[in-house]
Amino acid sequence: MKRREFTAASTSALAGSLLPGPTQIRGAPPRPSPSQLGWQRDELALFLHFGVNTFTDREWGDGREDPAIFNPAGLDARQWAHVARMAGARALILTAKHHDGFCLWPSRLTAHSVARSPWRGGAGDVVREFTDACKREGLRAGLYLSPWDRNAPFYGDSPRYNDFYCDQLTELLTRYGPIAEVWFDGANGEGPNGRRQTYDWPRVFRLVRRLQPHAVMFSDAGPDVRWCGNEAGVAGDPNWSTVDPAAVPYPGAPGDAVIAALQHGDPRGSLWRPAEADVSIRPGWFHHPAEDERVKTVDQLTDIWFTSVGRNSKLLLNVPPTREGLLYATDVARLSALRARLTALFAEDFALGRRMLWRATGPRTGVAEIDLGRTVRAGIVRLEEDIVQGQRVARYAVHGVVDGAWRELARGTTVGHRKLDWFEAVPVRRVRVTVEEAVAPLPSRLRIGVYSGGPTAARSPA
Ligand code: FUL
Repeated sequence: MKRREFTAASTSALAGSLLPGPTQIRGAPPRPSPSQLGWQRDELALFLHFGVNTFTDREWGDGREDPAIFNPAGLDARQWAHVARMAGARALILTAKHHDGFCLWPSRLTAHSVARSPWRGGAGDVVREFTDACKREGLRAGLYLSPWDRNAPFYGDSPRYNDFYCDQLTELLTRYGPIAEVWFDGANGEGPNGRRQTYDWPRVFRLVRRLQPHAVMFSDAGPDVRWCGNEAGVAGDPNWSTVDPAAVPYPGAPGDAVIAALQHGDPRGSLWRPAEADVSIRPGWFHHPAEDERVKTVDQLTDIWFTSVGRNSKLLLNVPPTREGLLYATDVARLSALRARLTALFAEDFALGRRMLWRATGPRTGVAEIDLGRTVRAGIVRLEEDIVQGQRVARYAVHGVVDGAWRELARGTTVGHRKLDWFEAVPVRRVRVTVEEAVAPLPSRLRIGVYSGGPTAARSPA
């Protein structure tokens, strides 16, 4: 089930009308905090949707589940963490509570939790096993606590529910050591008798900042990391890490302009709030046996890598545990095949160690040229800005000398942390990257990588 019906195509169409065009900004552009930088450099995190829905075979539970159904007899959080590390992920995010309100930890605030289940005799704590396993594997742990709670009888009695929600957050953020990311989805359904809950986001954000000052907070409205505007793993093009906070006033704010702002950010934005691209390896977020044959292929996952990490975003890839409490064999195999594919694609950087000639052609433009020293078949170019100094490039072109003449191989808009362009492989010896437009002077040259693109024919991911 999707939060919003959305297609990537429709946002691109919107971009033209709703997106502020690149411009010059005055002064230095916003920069990432150390936590935002660490978050982005992780590149890949796994998302674990797990809870009563895993047992009822639903995507959204109604909060009336009998906790007795929760009994993942073979649960082994070490397998989750081990698989994540094997896949090259550096963080994991678990749904501590989804919309059904069922808590994967023994919350003192509700009876709808693992404490009422037969699992580990009612003495189990999935959040504890998860955070311990992350620590053991050297991974960062993140938690999802759904604001929408279909079990809480006072949901919709706003002050009372806000107290409850903050108390639950406090449990999660004080019992389990460092939490690297707190994930707030934007779903805000009705409570009993159609009552509408008004969340106190400023209070929630302040609480997280106080209890876990190094955590990044994710939501449509950040404050640290923003949703990319779809659940397909497709970041916008362009994708600015800066935003105008007024464009998305609160998590779940509706409208086409909001989606466009989430997809593209804003080159004039006053805040650094990079995009996270979340997508499931399966059609649903939770594990459903009927979808065991519909796990995304390695080609699909590779395309997603290019449209997320390759577009200045971070990829949050959902891999849901089964009723056993383990990641499913096909999903694990796909993750390991994805890692093998990426390793192969980026095995040799032909530009590594080659001298780059950088020439400023104007206050905000420049040209980089690299002689690769020999003719190679090149099919991928990787560009990176030093985002410690903010994000500046707004338009660029990549050329190569092919058969004795300069030919355009790729062109694009933003670069940021990383931009990957995959084109039909050509024999080249010299590569040139032209920054045609930037919003502020370029404080340092781009980092450039050149790769073969592998034996398979090049594709241009959507
Ligand atoms: C959405 C939820 O409604 C979905 O069930 C899922 O958890 C997704 C990641 O976020 O808001």
